Amino acid sequence: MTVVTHEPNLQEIHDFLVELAKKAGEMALAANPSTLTTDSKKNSSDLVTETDQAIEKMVYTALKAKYVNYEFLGEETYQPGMKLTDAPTFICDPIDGTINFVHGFPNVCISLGFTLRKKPVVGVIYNPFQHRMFTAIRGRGAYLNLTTRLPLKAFPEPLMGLTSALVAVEWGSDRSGRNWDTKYKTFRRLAGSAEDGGAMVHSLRCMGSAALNFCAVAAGYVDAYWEGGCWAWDVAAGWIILEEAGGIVVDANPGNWEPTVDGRKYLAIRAAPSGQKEIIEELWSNVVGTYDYTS
Ligand code: LIP
Repeated sequence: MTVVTHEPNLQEIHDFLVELAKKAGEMALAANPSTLTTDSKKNSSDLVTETDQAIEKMVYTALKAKYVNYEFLGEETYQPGMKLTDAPTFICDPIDGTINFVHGFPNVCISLGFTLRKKPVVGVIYNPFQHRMFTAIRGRGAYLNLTTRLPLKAFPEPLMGLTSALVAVEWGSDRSGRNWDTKYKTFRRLAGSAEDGGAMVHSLRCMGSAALNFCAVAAGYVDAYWEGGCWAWDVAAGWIILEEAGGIVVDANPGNWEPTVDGRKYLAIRAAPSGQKEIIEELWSNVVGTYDYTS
């Protein structure tokens, strides 16, 4: 167990993560990935490229040299059984949106988070293809490109329920079994018409990066993001960016208002003067089945 005797300097960590994210961005831009040279992990929709691995190595090496005593959890070096602990921990997704990356679809980012006692306190997410950097430090607000405060609307509109909501979802890489059933049946219910028992959301958006979905909710151009199957590295940075922008995170399964970063199921809601609790309960009432990531 790591013993840290002083409180980490969050501003310094933020600034260092911003520098690393920019460096990682240059590596991603310089790469020329192809579906032909990409390896599959769990299945053909769970991909890894040399660039994912090279960026994680660069980030790990830099962080370990500067913050010798802090823990590190990264997508490409994760081994089953590794757990997020109370220790100060850097959480890295070197490329979130790997499928987008190999197809040249420009919704791709580097996601770097820092947690204390399992709570995200610094987040840096950078999409080098669209020159968009989202950042936050606990208690100090969330920003786009380091200067524009999030959410983008100074006075966000009230949330008026699912019929007027734009909701992000992801297909993910689990394509069979209980969690798959829960996912696609809930998509149908959320999008379907009222005559068919559906919630008839304005639309569903599937953009291929969990981290950037959190940023979209933080910015306020997506109202909610309902997800099951992601990992701590997909959400840690986005979580603090969303919270600092006035949004909230609860569980994707109905009833749990206190989700954990490594719980693998999330419902993120944008900042609003009213309607957050109501839209969470309405969305929960449209979840068909429940997610189970315990095994
Ligand atoms: C991916 C996500 C995507 C989600 C996948 C996967 P990767 O991360 O961000 O949105 O649906 O399950 O976790 O593999 O591109 O880093």
